[in-house]
Amino acid sequence: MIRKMTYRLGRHMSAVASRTIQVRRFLHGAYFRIQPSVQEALMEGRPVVALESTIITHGMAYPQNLSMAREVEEIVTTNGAVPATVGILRGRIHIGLTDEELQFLAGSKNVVKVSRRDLPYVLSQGLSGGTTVSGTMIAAHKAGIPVFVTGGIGGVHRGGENTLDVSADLTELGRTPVAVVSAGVKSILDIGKTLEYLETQGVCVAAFGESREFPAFFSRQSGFQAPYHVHNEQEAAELIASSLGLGLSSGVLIAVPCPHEQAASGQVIEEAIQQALSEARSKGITGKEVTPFLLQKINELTNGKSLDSNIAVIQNNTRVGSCIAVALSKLRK
Ligand code: PSU
Ligand code: MN
Repeated sequence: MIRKMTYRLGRHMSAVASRTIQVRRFLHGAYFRIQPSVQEALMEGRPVVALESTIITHGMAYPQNLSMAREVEEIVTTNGAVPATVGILRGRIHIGLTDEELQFLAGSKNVVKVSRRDLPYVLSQGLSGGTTVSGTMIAAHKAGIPVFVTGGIGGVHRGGENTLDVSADLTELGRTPVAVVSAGVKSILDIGKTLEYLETQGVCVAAFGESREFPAFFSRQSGFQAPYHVHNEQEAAELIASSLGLGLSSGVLIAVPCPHEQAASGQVIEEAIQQALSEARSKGITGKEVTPFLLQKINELTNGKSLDSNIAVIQNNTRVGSCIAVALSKLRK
């Protein structure tokens, strides 16, 4: 009797196991495509840097978006890591893009800006899109990539206490264990409230370098202090390793101040930001359109100066983030 039951149970278990394997294969095949260079690096424990693609599809115009995306990948490679730009093509999350795929996303007008909440729809409908910080963090985590570099993350919008316009990037940082390297947040947002929200979400925020001041993307100062600062790549990697080692399910934010040369144009850009914000209000722009609208307006008002600065800042973050990924991979060996 007992033998019979064990036999049945065994058969049941093996059916479950094989189904699990089938489902896993299906999930992997249906939803993800990992580029071979990225897959190999991950299997060999070599450093990989995840990169987002909303910056390409909604953050900058063609063709600067394409050249930026290519240059950033090259910076990752030069610094000893493997780039994995994340994007969605015909309903599949691609981790690592070919140059044709980059060209497609950079040149398309109708692709979706994809955060966590957009994923089920975009995947089930077979659509294409650029992944935001939140969308990219999900993909990076599922692929086993602990470090992700971008320009600036989303945050609490000004007036967010009334509109509840709080970027899903912040809740993602609270629930997904990936380290995001950014130049803080742009002052299009309420920086003080963004830091408060990150604290509530349990996100360990560290400024990078000599100062604890939280940077405001175009400017090295925001008037707000980060709770911590790490002096160099090694300290940043150790902080990330502690978070991962402890099994915290939350992310880490490393905030890198922009290079001194870029900070010079910060004041001019700040004035444009003010004007763009008031235009967004008077035009009644809301929801996911707000950030792309502001970025484009600021670029227009500064005759492209903000775009040049934007690109230089992303490049700087990429250098730092790649070195952090290299240091982290050594720690984890
Ligand atoms: N901030 C920037 N440039 C950007 C973005 C934010 O300075 O391109 C993009 C990022 O992809 C970020 C997203 O994840 O906008 C946040 O959008 P929202 O504010 O709608 O959450
Ligand atoms: Mn929003």
